[in-house]
Amino acid sequence: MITLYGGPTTNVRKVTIALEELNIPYYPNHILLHMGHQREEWFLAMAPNNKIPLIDDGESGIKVWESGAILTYLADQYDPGGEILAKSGQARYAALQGAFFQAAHIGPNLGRLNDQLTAADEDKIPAMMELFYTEAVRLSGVLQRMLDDERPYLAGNYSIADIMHYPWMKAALDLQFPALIEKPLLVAWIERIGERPAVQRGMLAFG
Ligand SMILES: N[C@@H](CCC(=O)N[C@@H](CS)C(=O)NCC(=O)O)C(=O)O
Repeated sequence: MITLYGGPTTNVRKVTIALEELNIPYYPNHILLHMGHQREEWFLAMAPNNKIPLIDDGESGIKVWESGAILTYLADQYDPGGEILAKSGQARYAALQGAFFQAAHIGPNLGRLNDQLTAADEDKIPAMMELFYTEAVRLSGVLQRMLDDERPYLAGNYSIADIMHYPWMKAALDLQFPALIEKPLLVAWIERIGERPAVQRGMLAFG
């Protein structure tokens, strides 16, 4: 059985969606970030970057942190048909490229932008806000280009590229982020992914 250390966050939801897509049983172990559980020694011994998600696969004995690495592990171990990550060829690398892009660009930038938007007035730094907002506009344009010509998914077929992006872009849509709602292909993609039963289950797994 896989133990997933997590909580109700965008990065953890990527993993619960993948687990649900592949019908993998898992035990959700709540890490209370506001209580600082992620900085306790027992957790740091497994996840030195003090962040969720982290999985511990009791079958293989393998532990993995970083959502993109976790999805790659789940696909390699439990997805013989390549449902969320093709085994070889262009489709595999397009999916990995999309997953790395999310982890390197979309996640950090939207995360910092959200930190600024939700900061107390005295902690807001206008130059930072401007920087992250401008980059968020550029990044949503990249996603829109990935969907150009009415492509239904970010990397050809449905894949870990879509799973990595969905919880973040759904949160941005819920906030009515202007640069996003002006991009109809991107909004249609969010709605399309959100219709998948496994995605709906995964989004709710930690409440
Ligand atoms: N790049 C990481 C990001 C993980 C991350 O930022 N997790 C947040 C919750 S969504 C966290 O655990 N924050 C706690 C902390 O930084 O102390 C991934 O994709 O797994």
